[in-house]
Amino acid sequence: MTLTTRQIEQFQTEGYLLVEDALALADLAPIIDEYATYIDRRAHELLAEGRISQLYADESFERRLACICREDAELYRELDIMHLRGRASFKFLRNPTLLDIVECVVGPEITCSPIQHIRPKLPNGLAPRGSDPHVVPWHQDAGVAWAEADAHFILTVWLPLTEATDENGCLQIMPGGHIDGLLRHHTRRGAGTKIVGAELPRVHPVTLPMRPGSLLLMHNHLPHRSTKNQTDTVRWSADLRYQKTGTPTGRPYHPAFVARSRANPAAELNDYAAWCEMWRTALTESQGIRPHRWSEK
Ligand SMILES: O=C(O)CCC(=O)C(=O)O
Ligand SMILES: [Fe+2]
Repeated sequence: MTLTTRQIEQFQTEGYLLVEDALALADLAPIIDEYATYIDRRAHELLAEGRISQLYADESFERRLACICREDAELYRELDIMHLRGRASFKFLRNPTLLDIVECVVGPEITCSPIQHIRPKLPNGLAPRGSDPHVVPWHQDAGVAWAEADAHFILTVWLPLTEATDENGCLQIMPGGHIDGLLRHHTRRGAGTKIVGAELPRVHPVTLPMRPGSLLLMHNHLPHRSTKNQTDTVRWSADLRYQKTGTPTGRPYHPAFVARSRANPAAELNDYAAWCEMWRTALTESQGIRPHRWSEK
């Protein structure tokens, strides 16, 4: 699948592009299976430790994690892509249909940035320590990287694994809000990094409900946020970042890799064990490094 000239123009002028039904559900199923299997295993362990009262085995993928976390939310911080490090998740980072679309805006030499997440946004109030890292205030993705990446274009691909709705905290964006470049942000403990109020563009936000299979492409200067999950099920999503090989990611202490190279296909990383090892080492060695550059307020 490729993007049309009109779609690429829309991405450039609006700073975002919604590509509906770009992927098949079969592209997402292996990740969902991987996560469901992990949660099932951890449920058995938590039950054996007496931390939960039942397995919730009959609950759907959207509901089971919420049921478990209502009793014990320890599992929640184990689930991001670099912590769980599933084989299917790694494979998905190089999904050919996804990369064909990425290639239309990034070009043929594509690096997969380590700024990547798989996010289960829990029903409001269930996240441990009272604040959910997946409820994010208005920010630009360039604002959550180091200054080394400021001069470079980085593409965010955001995709729901389960239905994303206004009620469960889908994304909101400011169309065209990318044109003034990087805005000042500040960081608030427990509330994340957000654009300083006075700098927030005066653009009417657009809420983007999405169904699984659809992709949202965002420029790294596009202001976006997501609100609380007001339902009793989990909003599962992934957000991945791609950029031209050789450009800095803004997280030099985490592992990037070549996802596609038309010039030198041998440079592509398809070694799952190597990817796991890179993350294991980086997570140990990068403890204490501040990912965001802004002063705390
Ligand atoms: O998934 C969310 O709610 C926020 C995601 C986000 O800020 C991003 O993908 O850049
Ligand atoms: Fe973001």
